[in-house]
Amino acid sequence: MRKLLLIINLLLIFGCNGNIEKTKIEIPSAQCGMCAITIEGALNKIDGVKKVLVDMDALKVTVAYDGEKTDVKSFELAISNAGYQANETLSNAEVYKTLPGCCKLPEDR
Ligand SMILES: [Cu+2]
Repeated sequence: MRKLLLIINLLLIFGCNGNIEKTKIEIPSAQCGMCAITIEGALNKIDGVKKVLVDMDALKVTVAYDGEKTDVKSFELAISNAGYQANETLSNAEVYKTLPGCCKLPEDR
């Protein structure tokens, strides 16, 4: 019985984690902590995303994800639709307009 539990645990730890990939996305238009929370929230909504880490000093977000369920393009689109530039994908202009002043580029405030 113990052995069986051990095997089940190992399967839970490794079995479903087969295809975890990692990517870093540039978020050059992010300005403040609120931007970080917004971007983190948008990415965490995507099925297959395992972990999101926003680095506001480097203006990059690291995403760990299941490569069979989602991909970098989906992350770029989600960030764009949250109002921010992601790599070469520009922010959704309509959403960007609705961001609070502190989250806009200095020249747009
Ligand atoms: Cu902000």
